[in-house]
Amino acid sequence: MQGAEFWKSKITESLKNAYIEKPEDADYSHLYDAAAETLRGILAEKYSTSAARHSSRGEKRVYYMSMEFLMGRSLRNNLHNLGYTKDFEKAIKSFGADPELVYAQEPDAGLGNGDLGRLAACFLDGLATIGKPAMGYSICYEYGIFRQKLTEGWQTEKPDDWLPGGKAWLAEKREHAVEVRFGGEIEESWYDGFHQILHKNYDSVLAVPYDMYVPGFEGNDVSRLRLWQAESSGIDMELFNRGLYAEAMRKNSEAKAISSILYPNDNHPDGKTLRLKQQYFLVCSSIADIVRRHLAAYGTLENLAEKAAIHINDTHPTMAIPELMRILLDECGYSWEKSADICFNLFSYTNHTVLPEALERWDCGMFRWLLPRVYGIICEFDRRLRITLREKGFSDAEISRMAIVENGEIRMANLCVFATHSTNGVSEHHLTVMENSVFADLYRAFPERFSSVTNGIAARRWLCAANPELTKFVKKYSAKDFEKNYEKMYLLEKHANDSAVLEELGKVKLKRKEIFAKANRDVMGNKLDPSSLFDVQAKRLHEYKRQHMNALRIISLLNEIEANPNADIDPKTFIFGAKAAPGYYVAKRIIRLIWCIGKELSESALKDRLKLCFLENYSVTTSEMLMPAADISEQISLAGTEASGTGNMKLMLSGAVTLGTLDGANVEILREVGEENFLRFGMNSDEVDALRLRGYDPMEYIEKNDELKAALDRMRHGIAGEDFSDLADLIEGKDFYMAAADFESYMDIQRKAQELFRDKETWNRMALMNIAKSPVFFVDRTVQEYCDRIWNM
Ligand code: 26W
Repeated sequence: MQGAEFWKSKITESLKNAYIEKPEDADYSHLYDAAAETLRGILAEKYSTSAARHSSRGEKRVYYMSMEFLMGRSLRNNLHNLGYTKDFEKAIKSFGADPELVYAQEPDAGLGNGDLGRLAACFLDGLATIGKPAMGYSICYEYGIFRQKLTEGWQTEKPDDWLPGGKAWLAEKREHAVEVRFGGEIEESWYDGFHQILHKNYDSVLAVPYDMYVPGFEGNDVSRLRLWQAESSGIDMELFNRGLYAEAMRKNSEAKAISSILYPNDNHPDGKTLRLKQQYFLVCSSIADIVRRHLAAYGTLENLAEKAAIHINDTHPTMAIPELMRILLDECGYSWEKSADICFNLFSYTNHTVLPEALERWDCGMFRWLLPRVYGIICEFDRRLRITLREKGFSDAEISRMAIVENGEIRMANLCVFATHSTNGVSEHHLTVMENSVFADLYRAFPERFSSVTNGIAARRWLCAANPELTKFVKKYSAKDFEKNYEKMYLLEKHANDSAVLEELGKVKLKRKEIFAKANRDVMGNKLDPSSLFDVQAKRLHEYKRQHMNALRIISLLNEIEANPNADIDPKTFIFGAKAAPGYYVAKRIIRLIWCIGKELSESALKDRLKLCFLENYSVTTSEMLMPAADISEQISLAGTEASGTGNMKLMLSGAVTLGTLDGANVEILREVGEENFLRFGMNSDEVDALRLRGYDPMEYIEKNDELKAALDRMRHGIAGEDFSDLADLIEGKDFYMAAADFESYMDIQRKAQELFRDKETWNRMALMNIAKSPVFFVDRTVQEYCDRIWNM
């Protein structure tokens, strides 16, 4: 059976089995369940065919380890990649139902904080599309990234209980469960010439895998994401028999706690024991799984690095290295040199942040208590690194800066650089920043290990599934098969001077703005105006991303119009989406500030000219709605702070023009589109460094700029009745991310943007050029580079 009939019969059958009901009587959540179940079955089958094909050819496989995979929804995307969308929607309509409402049933799999997790998710799509065998490993958090609730602009966090709707995509594989051990003591002895390690008095936890399948475009290959859930390894009968029931139960719930919740911090480690347990839980179970698979295929670990590549997504899964060392040394009896050599060739690492406070360090005392054997192995790596560095002629001071274990702490990034063959940045600019700042010493010691691969996005999700209107346009003016041969999108460029085509593109954008406006309202519930300029800043809230600088700019516009109602300011809609880490107070204050500005705008006489919309609970799904509607993409981090960004790429692909600094991947976006299609402002990272060196005083800038001074004064006197002196103090005091220094240039470029937006043809041409030049930022290119240069596949 084929086409819509196939879907009709599958959904009918599934509803009959699960709920004894007919499709016509089923509610939307049941229709969603039936659709997901059907698709999961198809994917499981496709996965096993594709895995068998790769194995029979003895192909090398990549294992991508990450504490985060921000998958979002699956139904629409999977249907799209498999080419089933039309038939599926036809079947749903034949039941008298609306496919959009079926899609809307699905919760986001929000197993990540932001870009790092979303990148991992895009990688699985890209790897399956280019036909490389890939497995992701992560944790099956019971609660993903919190749901953000805004009450009068104050963020509160609600638990994200995603599994009831999300488990439809998960296949339990209990037969591959693994025991993970914590605590206890290590006893060493020599027996028969062999070094014996005995681990005693440990606590054990069971890791049970749940698999999620991710199809590539056209569905021939499927990646697998294996998510581990923690269970207690059974009631402790010894405690139970002694009548210590509460103690027996406590161990049970301590085990489950490991996979209960995603840490909501982004760029800020909190050093808690539970987080360390989560990390070890992930790597111990995943390494055991990889070893089991490899032994089943080859019967030895000698050739592990030839047949597998393991990638460490930021330092969070670094313990995978000492964990595999433990197996090679203690269980296989290999020498240190041989084991370390296997690890060196097998592992590679990507760094995703250069903020010094975000680099992971663990307290030795806690670490040793929780993971005694892994700790011992890390100390041996440290000892050998010091010897290597001494041989290379580094001084004691330099060695202590580069050491792995120092000042009672373990530095995970240093272990990665030393123990793996490849340390990567996520954009060209990021690599330069790494080499000049946090990794400067290690770069001098091991320059050949450093490289960068610029991030990418799954265009199938962010263009084809999310924006059918633009997809149709791209197909019409570039090539029908651009999804497979994405370079063909460059063909769009030849229409850059065709007024009719540009006008058509303008209409597509307007349509998407209308759709967005219909679904969203401003801060006070008023309708948005699709003809106004949609100015979008959507990303995690962090001072380095400078949402507060954007806020200062809007306050300035408010001041300007109040002083002169005829001021030259066109209608604008400021759209923000951002979650703050729950413990990050300043970030929460900035959200409140933005919300208060929106309130003040909506209550003033300007409410038809300037509107502010703060999207609650910004997520993969809300961003799929938002990106297609954007005119301007605000990428305004202080140069040298944003490693890459991928939101900038999604917005570019959607025809938004980047207004940004020379930071992260913006640098490459600018190179692709050219100065005339990019709104550049601000200091570059050399200027930032020079200014810091000279001694930065924000007051020097504030005193010279009346607009900025007035905006700060207004914060002190109250926005919508609330005093924001606390935030004004931060800007006038340290202004760590130099908003004051870049403010003037930011205002200038905003004025230029308004002028360009007035001329519709010019603007549409800029949009077209951004779309046409976006293919280099597709994840297929990114993963291909990883395969060629890093994983040697
Ligand atoms: C342990 C606390 C913690 C949690 C998350 C520290 C650091 C992180 C991440 C590495 C932060 C992150 O998501 N970085 C982002 O990674 C993206 C993907 O490469 C880049 O596009 C972003 O620029 C970078 O901020």
